[in-house]
Amino acid sequence: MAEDGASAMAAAPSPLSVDKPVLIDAAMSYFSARPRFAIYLKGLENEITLKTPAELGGLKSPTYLKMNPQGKMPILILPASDGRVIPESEVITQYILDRYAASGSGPAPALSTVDERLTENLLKRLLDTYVCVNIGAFYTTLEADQRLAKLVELRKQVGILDGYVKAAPYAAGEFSSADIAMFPAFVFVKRISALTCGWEDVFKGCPNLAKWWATITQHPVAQKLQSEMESGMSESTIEPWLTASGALSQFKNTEFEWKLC
Ligand SMILES: N[C@@H](CCC(=O)N[C@@H](CS)C(=O)NCC(=O)O)C(=O)O
Repeated sequence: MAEDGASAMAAAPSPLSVDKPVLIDAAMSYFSARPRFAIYLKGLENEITLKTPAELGGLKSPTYLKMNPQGKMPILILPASDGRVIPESEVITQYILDRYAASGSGPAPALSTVDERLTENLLKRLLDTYVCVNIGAFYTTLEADQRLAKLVELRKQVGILDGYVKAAPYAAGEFSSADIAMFPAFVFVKRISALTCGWEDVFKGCPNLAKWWATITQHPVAQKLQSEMESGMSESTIEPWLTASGALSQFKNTEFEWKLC
C-alpha cells in the first residue's frame, strides 16, 4: 500500500537519476506537443530538458517500460530528489501549468466563468475520447476499409467538436488548456491529411473551428510549436513509417474515396 498520495500517483519510479525534470517527447508527436506548449508558455526551456525516446533506448525498451508500462510518450521524469515519472500528456500539461503557475504566461489557473470552465473540460474530453483515437488511421497498420471507416469517423467527430467550440476568441472563450490540447492535434491532422489523402481543409463545414484556427495560429507560442511539428513531419521523415504500416500503398488505391474534404 502506498504511504501517501504522491507515491500512489507515481506508478512508475524513475530508473534514471536526473537533476532537472526531463520531458520525453518528439517534434511531430501531437501528444508530446501539448506539454511542450506549456513549457514554452511558461518559459521553462532552461528548467525542463527535452529528450527523445531514442535516448532511452526507444518506447518499448526495458528502461522506458519501467517508467511508463504503456510504452507511450510523453512522460515527465522528475528529478532524483522526487523520483516520480508522470505519464499522459494532459496530466503532464496540467502539472506544468500548476507547478510553474507564477512563471511566464499561459492560461489563467481557472477560467473566469462556469460556462468557460465547462467548455474547456468538455473540449479536452471530446478531443481525447473521440478525435485523437481516430488520428492513428493516417499512419497505423490497418485494413484499408477499417482505415477509411476511422477517417470518416474522425471527420464526424471533428464536426461534433466544432459544435462546442466558442471561438470567442479562443476555444473556450479565454485562452485555456483546451487550446493547448487541441492545437497540436490539428497541426498534425492538417499536415498528415494533406500529405496522405490530399485533404484540403479538415475544418470544412466547421465554422467555429475555422474561426478558432485563425486566432490560435496568431499566438507566437503556437506558431513556434507549429513550425517545430511541421519540420518534424517532412515527407521524407514520415514516408518510411507510412510505408511500413501499409498506409501509403492503400492511399494510392483509388477504389477508396480517401479525399473526404
Ligand atoms: N493518452 C496518451 C497517448 C500518448 C500516445 O499515444 N503517444 C504516441 C505518440 S503521439 C505514442 O507514444 N505512440 C507509441 C505507441 O503507442 O506505441 C497521452 O495523452 O499521453
